[in-house]
Amino acid sequence: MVSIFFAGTAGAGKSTLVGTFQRWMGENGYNALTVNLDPGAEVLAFDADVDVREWLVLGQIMEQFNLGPNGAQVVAADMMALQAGDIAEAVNEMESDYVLYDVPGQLELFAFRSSSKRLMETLGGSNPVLAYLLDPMLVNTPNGFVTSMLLAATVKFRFDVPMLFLLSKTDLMDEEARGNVLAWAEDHWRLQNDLWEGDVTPAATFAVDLLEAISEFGASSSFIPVSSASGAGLEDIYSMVQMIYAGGDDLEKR
Ligand SMILES: Nc1nc2c(ncn2[C@@H]2O[C@H](COP(=O)(O)OP(=O)(O)OP(=O)(O)O)[C@@H](O)[C@H]2O)c(=O)[nH]1
Ligand SMILES: [Mg+2]
Repeated sequence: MVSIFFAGTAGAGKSTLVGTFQRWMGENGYNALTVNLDPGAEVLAFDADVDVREWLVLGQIMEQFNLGPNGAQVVAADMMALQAGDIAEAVNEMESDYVLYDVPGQLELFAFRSSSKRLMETLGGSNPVLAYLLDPMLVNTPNGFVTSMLLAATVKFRFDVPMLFLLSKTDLMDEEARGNVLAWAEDHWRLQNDLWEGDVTPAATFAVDLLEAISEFGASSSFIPVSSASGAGLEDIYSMVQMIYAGGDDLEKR
């Protein structure tokens, strides 16, 4: 069983992609189930096969502990870690080759709290992959690109599981913007140039040094451009997961 966790900043397109990717997998003869890990989700973009809201609902936690939505998410994250064994059991009972997890958008909760690490260790099993979505609205400037990669590196540092970088919603980007972002991911000199725009500022030097350190750590590599709207990149996600766990061979189709 391969567990793919779709994570990323709020609104990056995680839930939509979980639904679209499950459909793509089904159409191509692979077996994937979906798990909602967001206790605050009101409407989901997919039919979750396993849903954390069976155990925890954000609204109820707010009421019970007299908390606002953010405080309740913190409590929910800790409670979810306690339920991890039950969630894993429900997932394992369904026996699927792939499990697609929709991670809540409060990335700081996911990245910083030890409960998220415990949850992922329990659910991830022996074949976890972190599919990290990058929002085109956040990475489309050199400065935004650097800050987004810092956040991604924090996540990589926390979990240290194989990570895929997905440039999300590429249907919304024009060709030039898309080309820039994909080039920055692979060529830090190009990014450095675009950051500096002729000026060697301390901030630009700092940013490039950071990116070099991040890429040595393996937390920055080429991005896979994807779009739930057009279906672009879905096959590439699948191929990359295969590269990680099956040496490029297809896992057995069902
Ligand atoms: N054009 C376009 N819109 C998209 C795509 N994927 C998602 N969206 C839209 O982006 C918005 C956010 O999508 P979600 O899938 O809910 O994002 P999310 O990351 O799950 O959001 P949170 O769970 O709230 O953090 C919705 O309006 C989606 O319809 C895409 O590939 N292309
Ligand atoms: Mg969502």
